[in-house]
Amino acid sequence: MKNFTSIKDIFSLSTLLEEAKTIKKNPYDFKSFGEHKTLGMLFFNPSLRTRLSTQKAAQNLGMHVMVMNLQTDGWTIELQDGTVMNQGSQEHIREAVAVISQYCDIIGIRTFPSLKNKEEDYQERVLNKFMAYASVPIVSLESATLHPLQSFADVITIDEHKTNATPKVVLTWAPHPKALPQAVANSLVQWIKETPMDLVITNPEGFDLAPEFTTGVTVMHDQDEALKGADFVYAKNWSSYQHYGQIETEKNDWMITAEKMQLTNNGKFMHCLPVRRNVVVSDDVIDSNDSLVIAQANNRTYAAQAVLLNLLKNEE
Ligand code: AN0
Ligand code: CP
Repeated sequence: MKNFTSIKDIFSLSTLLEEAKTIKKNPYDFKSFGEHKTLGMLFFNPSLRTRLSTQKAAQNLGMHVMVMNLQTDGWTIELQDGTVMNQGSQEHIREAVAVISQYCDIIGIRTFPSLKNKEEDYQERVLNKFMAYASVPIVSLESATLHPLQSFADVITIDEHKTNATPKVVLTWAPHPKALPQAVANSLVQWIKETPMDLVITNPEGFDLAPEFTTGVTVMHDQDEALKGADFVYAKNWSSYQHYGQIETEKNDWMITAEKMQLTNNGKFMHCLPVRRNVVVSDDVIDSNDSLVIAQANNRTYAAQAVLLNLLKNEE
């Protein structure tokens, strides 16, 4: 593995899944691989889970970790080439990434979309510039359109809790007061497609995900119908891809409640977190024994550890 920015970077999901399971059993068995190696994590946006679980994963491998919040602690980065930098930006991404590459053996980067310019966001402008100018592997800590470490942890979690080989996974849009990326949803679809699981997406009209992800997947605009027989209910808000960045405030009835969970096959509730309680999901569902949200967050460590280990091994 050279970089980890989408499922396309991995060799085999089943192999990676087995590796994560092995690591989870004995997290400190691979401590020699990260000796004298440094992970640098750069955040353009907030994070709790990704920051802490990836740091923990690196430490379990014996790595050193440096973290920087670029928005608050760094110089303002210029992305465009050829700009006369006499305005707000203070440092060009070319120098910044070349310099960071000298301090780090692996670089993690979190960069959310603008949700204003669809083309620019879906071209992964910032992530691609990091890959272009870095001389070390790049790990996505959630980019404009994908969140592969989250999806890998989600696949591990489903694998641990499934009761048959082809569980029905329903990815449902949920209400939210702010415009959120499509990244978690896009990425989950990409990863589930690589498994034998039965995936159904449900969202209001106007909130279909990009066709590059949904091709071949059942998309339903009737949430109750979609939830019938679900083994796993994965709730997530995303702003519109079609009417790019727009939100929907009139669909509070899409919140996942105990009544909706009744439609499922004793379904488990999933969400990547952070979640707005009683907006996306009711207290009784997230607090129930059928909620997997804390287990998902735990698996973030082992997902990240499997990925970092592969990148370290590739370097040798
Ligand atoms: C982000 C998102 O929806 O992409 C991060 C989720 C892991 N969520 C929020 O900004 C609330
Ligand atoms: N799920 C997730 O990526 O959480 P953070 O945004 O807190 O890292």
